[in-house]
Amino acid sequence: MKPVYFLLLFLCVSVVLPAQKGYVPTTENLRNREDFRDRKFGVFIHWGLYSMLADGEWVMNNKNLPYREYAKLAGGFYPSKFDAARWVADVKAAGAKYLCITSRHHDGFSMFDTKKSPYNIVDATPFGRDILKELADECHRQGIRLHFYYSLVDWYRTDYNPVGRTGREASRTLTGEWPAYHQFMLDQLTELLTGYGEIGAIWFDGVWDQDQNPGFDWRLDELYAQIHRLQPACMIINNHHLTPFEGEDGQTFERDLPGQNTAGYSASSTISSLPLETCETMNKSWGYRMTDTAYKSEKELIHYLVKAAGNNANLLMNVGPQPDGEFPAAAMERFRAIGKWLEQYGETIYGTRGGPVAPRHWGVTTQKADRLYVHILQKEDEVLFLPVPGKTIRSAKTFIGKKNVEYTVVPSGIALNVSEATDAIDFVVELELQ
Ligand code: H79
Repeated sequence: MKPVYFLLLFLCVSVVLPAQKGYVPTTENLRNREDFRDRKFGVFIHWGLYSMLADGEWVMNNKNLPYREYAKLAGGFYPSKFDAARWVADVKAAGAKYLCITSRHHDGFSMFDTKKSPYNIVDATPFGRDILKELADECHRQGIRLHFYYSLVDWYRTDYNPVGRTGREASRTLTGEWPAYHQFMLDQLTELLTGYGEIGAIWFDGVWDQDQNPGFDWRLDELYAQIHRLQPACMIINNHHLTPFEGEDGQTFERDLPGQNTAGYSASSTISSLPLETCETMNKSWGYRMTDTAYKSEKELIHYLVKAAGNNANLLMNVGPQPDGEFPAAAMERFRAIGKWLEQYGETIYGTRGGPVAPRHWGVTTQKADRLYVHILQKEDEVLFLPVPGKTIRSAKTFIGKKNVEYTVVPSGIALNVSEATDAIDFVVELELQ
């Protein structure tokens, strides 16, 4: 074979084309991106059949549960305390401005009234209610932006073929063909974008499931084009742990702040110029896990929110509702604490962007119009130096109480006297820029 043909063949087999080539976001989309950035704090909700087994959303895979047996959970799904108005009110009480809910997770069960498979909350459970619709109506009524999580992976369908890294022990015989599965996803996304009003974002997950099948193409371009055709403002965020592909409107980081890789998922991603988000759990699990009591403290959670803002990112904080349809009490306590803190400090978070000083050991900076907020999360010295060469300020005050803070401007930056820094959670100094 001539080298050039070989090269062409190689390219055809192994290159996965970038998604939605030549994508130009519309003005509404760009506006939605800025609105998203302004919202800063969202609540992630992982809820599905798995919640009943109270062992996390991966239980089907982790315990090698046969898919036909797992599916029988649907017959007993009756979350008697589910109340969409209550959930949205709880989200608001946390100070969150958007929520992202699992429309379908890797287990393949659709939590909405899909016509594309009977394996869904309306047709397969005695509950018989479309919780996504109820939530969408409440979100729109209460001014909370709605995002849908959508898994690309499916451990239930027989046309999820070739099988991926995960869900291999579900006892399925993969008889169907990939194009049928792709069409199913396209049809479901169409349902989600036509039946639930304005959707702020579709949040994909699972690209990594096919990373051992060489040359595999998710054909994301077609999914993305359809989403943008139906709702041009809708953001596409894909938790593929890679640098964003063409056609995406935001970038999410799993269990890490942008640029960090403590959880091990972010080794192959670089920070893009798209709106950023970091998603994290309150304890260690996404889906409800009865034995997981390792909740982060209120202080840790607030620090994470502040650090996300200082890193120019949103925080998407998870809750895994119980099988009865309520948020766990431990999660609610923490949401209320964050909400209470935000009532006081929201001005230094909402609508801000990361400040001019890169995140430091002592804390971070956020900025909005002519205000620069210095968040001291861990006081180190009496004098805090901000390396902002050439910046001059009109005033420096404590954010709470508006007491003057002494400062000195030198060519290389501003030195603040923070000997009075007290607040155990976040001591904020507000600088008014020239
Ligand atoms: O929905 C929640 C999780 O269920 C889902 N994403 C969040 C938001 C999630 N699934 N998996 N993960 C998160 C981590 C991925 C782990 C692995 Fe892999 C996938 C281990 C093996 C395959 C990616 C690829 C990491 C190592 C190889």
